Amino acid sequence: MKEYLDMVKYVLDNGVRKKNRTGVDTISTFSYFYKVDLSKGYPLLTTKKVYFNSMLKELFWYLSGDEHIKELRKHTKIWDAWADEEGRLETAYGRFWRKYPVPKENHFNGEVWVDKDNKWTTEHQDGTLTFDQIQYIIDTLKEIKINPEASNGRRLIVSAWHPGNATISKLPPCHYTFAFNVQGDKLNCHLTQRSGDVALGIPFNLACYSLLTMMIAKECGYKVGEFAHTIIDCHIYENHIEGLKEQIKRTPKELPEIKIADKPFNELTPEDIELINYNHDPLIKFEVAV
Ligand code: UFP
Repeated sequence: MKEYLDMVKYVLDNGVRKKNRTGVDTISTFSYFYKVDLSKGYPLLTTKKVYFNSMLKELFWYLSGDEHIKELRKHTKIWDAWADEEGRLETAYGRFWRKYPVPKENHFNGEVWVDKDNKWTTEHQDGTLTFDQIQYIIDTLKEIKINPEASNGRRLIVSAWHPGNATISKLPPCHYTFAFNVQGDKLNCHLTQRSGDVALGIPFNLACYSLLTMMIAKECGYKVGEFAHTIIDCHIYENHIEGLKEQIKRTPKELPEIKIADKPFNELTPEDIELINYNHDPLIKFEVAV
């Protein structure tokens, strides 16, 4: 994918050395942006092997709303470094996608100010209230499809950021907010990422949100549009530079395709997602900076 290789080249050429909490320095740039047209194929990098199945399990973990990785870790180790032995995490994207904390009794300083009809809000056994952001997006996109003048078309935002949680979490969300946007009969998605590891994280993040966009487009009756991505601190770890220099010499192959089973969105499982014609160059080994 040319857009990815351009990003690698840009950071290699313009990145400035920077220290960070991991102890492995990066070369870093501020606010990189690219977008890809999802109608031209599924943007899983072909210039190296990307572990599609780990990414797929991670996406379904997010969609499950689980706040622990007990299920996920049976399939992939990608989150192990940030969880305790029992699989607990101090933060989890899915928890906020599906169960964003709502103030008690739905009010703040005496005013009811969240989801007045409790359409997407659930009360749990312990009395806490949470809001399902993904279901809100799906229901609203379906409404816009029937009535394009529906008022919420420019408010299709999912937030995984909780300011208080971010102060204690071992890994507060990197891809912390995303927005959907309809143009004609096409569904677009824009992801904002506060911190992006060009070699390891970004190829996964790009594949994950592109697939999510395809799944939501299918559920709501849209064609796939573009996936756009802003990365605020876009960096390459110094021990990834050699591998990436190797990768940019490679020529991208034709992109694979995705086939999604004909099922309601909330009933989909990883087995319902098929990756077709994924031809790729060999794996490049990159160490994760924890
Ligand atoms: N990172 C990503 N994408 C992810 C994820 C982590 O690129 O989905 F979970 C990288 C970005 C950064 C590190 O290099 O992990 C997180 O460190 P920090 O919290 O200090 O930004």
